[in-house]
Amino acid sequence: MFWRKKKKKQEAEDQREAAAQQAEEDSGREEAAPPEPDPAQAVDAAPAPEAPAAAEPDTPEPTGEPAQQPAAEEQTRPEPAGEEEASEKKRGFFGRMADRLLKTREKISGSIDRITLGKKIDDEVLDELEEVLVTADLGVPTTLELIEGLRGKVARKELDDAEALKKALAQGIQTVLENTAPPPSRDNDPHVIMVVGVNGVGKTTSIGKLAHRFQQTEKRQVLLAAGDTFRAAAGEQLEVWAQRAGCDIVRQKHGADPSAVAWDAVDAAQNRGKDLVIIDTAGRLHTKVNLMEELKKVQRVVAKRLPGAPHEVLLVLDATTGQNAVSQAKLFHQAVPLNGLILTKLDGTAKGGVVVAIAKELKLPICYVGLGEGIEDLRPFDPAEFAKALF
Ligand SMILES: Nc1nc2c(ncn2[C@@H]2O[C@H](COP(=O)(O)OP(=O)(O)OP(=O)(O)O)[C@@H](O)[C@H]2O)c(=O)[nH]1
Ligand SMILES: [Mg+2]
Repeated sequence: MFWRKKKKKQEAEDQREAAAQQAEEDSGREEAAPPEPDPAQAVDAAPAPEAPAAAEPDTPEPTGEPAQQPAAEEQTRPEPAGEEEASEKKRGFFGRMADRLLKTREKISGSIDRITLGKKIDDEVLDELEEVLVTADLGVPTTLELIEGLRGKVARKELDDAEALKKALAQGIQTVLENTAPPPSRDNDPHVIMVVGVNGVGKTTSIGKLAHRFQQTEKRQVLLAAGDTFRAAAGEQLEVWAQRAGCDIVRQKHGADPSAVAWDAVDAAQNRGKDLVIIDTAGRLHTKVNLMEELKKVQRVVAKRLPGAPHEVLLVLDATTGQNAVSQAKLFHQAVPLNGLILTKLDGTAKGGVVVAIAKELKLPICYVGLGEGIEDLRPFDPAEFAKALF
């Protein structure tokens, strides 16, 4: 069958990509390996992360200064009030979602128009549709399940034309997307979110957008933790986002132990009455065991400072990587059990179908999707809206 050849090709591509990433990361870590963490030298002398004993160490002075308010042009537009405006806003959101999914929509919906042109919907059309869905990165298991459902409908003569086929497919996709674990609730005080993922997938950008959303829209008091102490400019990058979002940030110097930063941040959040902490982490390859151990350590240290924290671990995946995102999710989930996903860069890719593959194979909720680089370009994920925007 078509997808077996395709799967082999995809696996070879994934391997090449992983090897290239691995080489890049190895050279990066060799050149700029951070020194052994020395909490005493940390900017604000956070306690040694693995050291906290039964009695909590002295509370260090929080590291981060409250970020300045955003410049006038960066201020967010006031939220429209009233039901009419809310529904207008929703239509606007949907319109933008549909616009940004243009390439994926063209891939799926456009292909359906082509393969059904002048034909009745039969098994042959479904075979061609199978190929379309696999190449749109829905993945083999998901595609087979969806096609199976459609075959039944074709046999019962329920699908007369392309429109009926699209409608049935949209419904099938929505069902897969809804059949995941529920998104995490955020009723802890402070609620601590750790954000993880491979290099360059959009972790820091998504954290900035999230901070903005929580701070401005949900009126929460956010504090960011600059837990990527590995990449030289990472702290500054997060600082810029903190300024845009108008929230506090806790940083330590380059090369500090990420778990010390996380400890410090939770501490600062409690001292300053912040109710939401978001911890940024350095990008890491999902296949690197020692780097996964580093993440587990951040988790352990945060849990020592605040039992139960981090309450939420979100994995950021770059939609443009297609099926590789599925393997990333599997390996991260094994190392640090995940509560949800953020799928970025859905704008400008024809591989948006990977959302469906991830939902089906991992049953993890897709909490947010990134549809651009701007501060407003992160949306809570709505399965019905997404399925509709694909057609
Ligand atoms: N088009 C588009 N670009 C995005 C989106 N999210 C992030 N980016 C871009 O992706 C690039 C990498 O984003 P970062 O936030 O630095 O990624 P990261 O995962 O923090 O990277 P490392 O910390 O180096 O691992 C930046 O140029 C972002 O503007 C998105 O939803 N759409
Ligand atoms: Mg980053």
